Parts: sequence; structure tokens; C-alpha cells
Amino acid sequence: MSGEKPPVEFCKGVNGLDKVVLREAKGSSAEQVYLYGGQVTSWKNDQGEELLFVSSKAIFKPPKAIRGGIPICFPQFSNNGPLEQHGFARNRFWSIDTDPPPFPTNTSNKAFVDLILKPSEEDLKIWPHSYEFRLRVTLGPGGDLMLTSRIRNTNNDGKPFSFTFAYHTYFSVSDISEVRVEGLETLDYLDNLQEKQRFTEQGDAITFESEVDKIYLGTPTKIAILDHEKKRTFVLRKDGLPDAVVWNPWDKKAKAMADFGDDEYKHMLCVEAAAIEKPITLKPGEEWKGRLELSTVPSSYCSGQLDPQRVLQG
Ligand code: TA6
Repeated sequence: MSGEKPPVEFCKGVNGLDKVVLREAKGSSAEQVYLYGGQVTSWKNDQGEELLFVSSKAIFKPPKAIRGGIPICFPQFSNNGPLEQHGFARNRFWSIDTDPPPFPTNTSNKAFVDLILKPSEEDLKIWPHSYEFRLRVTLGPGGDLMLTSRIRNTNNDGKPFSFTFAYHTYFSVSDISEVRVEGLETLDYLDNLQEKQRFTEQGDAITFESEVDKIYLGTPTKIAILDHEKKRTFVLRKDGLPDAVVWNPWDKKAKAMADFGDDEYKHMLCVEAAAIEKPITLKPGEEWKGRLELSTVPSSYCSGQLDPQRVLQG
């Protein structure tokens, strides 16, 4: 049909940065991926509603990471190591992978893009390992968003390397004080606000009334984020990512971040599929795969119509 937009469009975004726009077959949902950082910055549903949070003060200018969407934390999550906070993958320009190795789950899907990141000479000075990091971002037929990372050790000196990883996903929520997270009950977590001490989570859903910065360990494949006001539940499915980080900066930290609006903490929540507690070690030639799948389902939790356990067990 004339005027129908293609499933994959290469164009310019904020500050002229290269980006890829993916559109679902019926032209409804869409998402945007910046080559800078290999970062998804927008995921819209078929009503055109934005499902990810990007700060109105996000800088979109290297070397600062874009504040929002789904930053890729690699090869180091947080500041547990010699590299800058969250590693450097989110601060690099990725390339379009024109010759990706066959994807085991090649589907008929057309709305996807393959990106690749390899170390520069500069990178090798700060992290002396050769790797190929292939990222496939797909918009599924029902508007689901899928990210698959494949990281291969291409060292020719026989050396293994270890890394930690997170999809640092910023969800857009209507009001953080009306959000619940299901699926992390009774799990152990490391509390970044208490010198990373280990605690055990309570027995019911997580709710929010102050700053939270927790790394949940050994988490289930599925986590549900219920937005009461929007009657919407985000379903996060993950594979190869045993941990999950939950973060909201709340008011004080929000004010301290130049690329974050003072009140924006009320409308975002980070729930991040991650591999942190046990770093991943690859020998030369070995490849690791980490998948994240995001979808939304209508939820009227307050009327008890949605049993989040059904969402989690479905
Ligand atoms: O994922 C949570 C976290 O590690 C928090 O401790 C906070 O630092 C957040 O990431 C944001 O980090 P950034 O480097 O993007 O400002």
C-alpha cells in the first residue's frame, strides 16, 4: 500500500545521531534504536503510547549515556570494577551488523535490526579483551520488544574474560506510588543503599515510597510491573540473566542528576534483567546469549480481575 512505512527505517534522531525505527507489520507499534550506545529509546504500543521513559533532560551527546530507554551495561555493571560506571558499551557508536551469523530463532519477523560492537584500540587499553557483541532488537507481531545479546570471546591469546551485564530498562509509569512489582517476593537481594549488604525480600509485592536500589539474586524468568492507574502490566521475560535490579532514585537523587528532571522519578521505574552476582566467563571462541522480552497486558488489579501470579505463570 503506498504510504505504508517500511518495517525498518534508517534516519537521524536527536542532534543528528543515527537511529533505526522499527515498525510492526500493521504499522502500529514502533520503536527507536540509536546506534550511539546500541540503545532503544522508544517503544510505543498500537495506540502510540510511549512505554519507555527517557528523561526530558537526556543529553543525546557523546560521551554521556542517553538517560532512559534501555542502556546496555557491559562489560561491567555499576562501579564494581576498574571501568567507568556501567562499562562503556552505552557510550560507544555501534555499527549495523551486515553479516550476522544465522540466528537460531530466525522468524518471519521483518521489524528487526542487528547491531555489532567490537573494541577499538582505545577500548583495548582499558579492557584488554577482543570480543564481538551482537545485539538484535526486534519488534514482534504483537508489539512485543525483544533484545538478544550474543557476546563472543575473540581473544587470540588464549585468554578467557569475565563480565557483568544488564539491560538497564527504564519503564514509563503513571505514578510510582501506584506501582507494584510481582515476582521478586522472598528473594535475597544486595542493597546498594546499605553497602551492598544481603537481605531477604518480604513476602508480597514490592511497592515504592522512597529511593530503591536493589540487586535481586536468582530471580525467576518472568517479572510483572503493575501500573495501577494505567491498568497496564509490563511483563519482563529474560533468559541467561539470573539477576534483576530495581531502581528508583526518588527526589534527592533525582535533583542531583543534571540529565534527570527533579520530578521525573514519579514517572519511571528501572527493572533490569542482569547477570551481576556471578560474572560470566568466556573462553576464546565461547559465546554467551542474554535475552530480554518485554510485553504489556491489560490489568485491572484493583478489581482483582488480574491475578499477577497468572501473568507470571502463564
Ligand atoms: O541500576 C541502578 C544503578 O546502578 C543505580 O545505582 C544508579 O547509579 C543507576 O544505575 C544509574 O546509573 P547511571 O550511571 O546511568 O547514572
